[in-house]
Amino acid sequence: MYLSPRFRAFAAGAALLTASALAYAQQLPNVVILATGGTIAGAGASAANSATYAAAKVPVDKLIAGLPEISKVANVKGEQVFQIASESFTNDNLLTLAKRVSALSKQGDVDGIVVTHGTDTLEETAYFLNLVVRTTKPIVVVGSMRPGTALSADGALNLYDAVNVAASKDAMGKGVLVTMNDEINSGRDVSKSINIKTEAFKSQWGALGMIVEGKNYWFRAPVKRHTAQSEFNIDEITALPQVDIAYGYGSVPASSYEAIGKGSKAIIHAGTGNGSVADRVVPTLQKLRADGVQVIRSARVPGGFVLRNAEQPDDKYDWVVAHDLNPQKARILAMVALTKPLSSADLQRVFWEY
Ligand code: DAS
Repeated sequence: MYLSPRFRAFAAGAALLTASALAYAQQLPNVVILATGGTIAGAGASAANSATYAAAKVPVDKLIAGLPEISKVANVKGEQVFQIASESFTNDNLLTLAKRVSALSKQGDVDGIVVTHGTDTLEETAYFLNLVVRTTKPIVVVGSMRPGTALSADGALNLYDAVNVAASKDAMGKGVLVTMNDEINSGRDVSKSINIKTEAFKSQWGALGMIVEGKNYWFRAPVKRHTAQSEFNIDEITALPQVDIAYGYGSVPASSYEAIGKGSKAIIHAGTGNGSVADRVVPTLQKLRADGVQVIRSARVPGGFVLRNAEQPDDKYDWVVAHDLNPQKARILAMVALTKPLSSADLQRVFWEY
């Protein structure tokens, strides 16, 4: 078949271009984005709606298509694991997501994983993955405070940062990370501290670093056990025990602790001050402990950490302190720890170490 010189030149150029594009793609890391919903997948009626919108609307492929810049950072594939607002997350969602993350982390053609997630319980999921996924590959959880349809939406840059960090070798072995608002935080330490600002995610111990124009700037590393050094493994966990939280406040009735503790493996006390327990509640907690329920003292106060045997005789009552973990994170750790038959002393060790 006759081919004109012009066509032959074009075909050669196209082949060269395809080959170089392929070669370029082969140099790029492979990152999988697991989408679960939230505001980062949200949509509002107008650009002026930065706080009024529907969460969990935009599918992962559209999120990726809306961010062509990431094609220069990594070969990205998306999976829609759920499409829910994260306040509706359940233990089953946590297990399903963590098992998928674990399976992908074992694949040789996966270099990093991003999880897009609602901000309301993002801190719980990030900590859960930090405890049970045995890998050193970067796992980055990301959300946004404004929907992509809003003026100055934060989701696109947060997602771009998350893919950059997930594609970075220097992010390996640092545990699960959270990239929001230019910062890289530890999934263990970070929590949603402001409910209506893009600077919502804070850690009282500070961020691990920052990411600016796709470059990571690290200033510290986690000291608590996580991921590959964890004694817990999602591949061995089939169910999570019941652990609930009782909120302490003036005139709190002992009956609320009785109701919350009934049938639970542990009760988390979100105490006033340093995890203080009202006199009228102590007998109820002692009864729950005698019935085999672990009693874990956390605090409703966001900063600091709960001291053992300070205002409460933890040794005498056989109670555990949650250290610096807020009540919702203490619940995550207690659920994971109590998938094993741990004594109170062992459980307290786990709260010191993770
Ligand atoms: N409802 C919130 C959630 O899904 C929206 C968000 O901030 O992501 O967690």
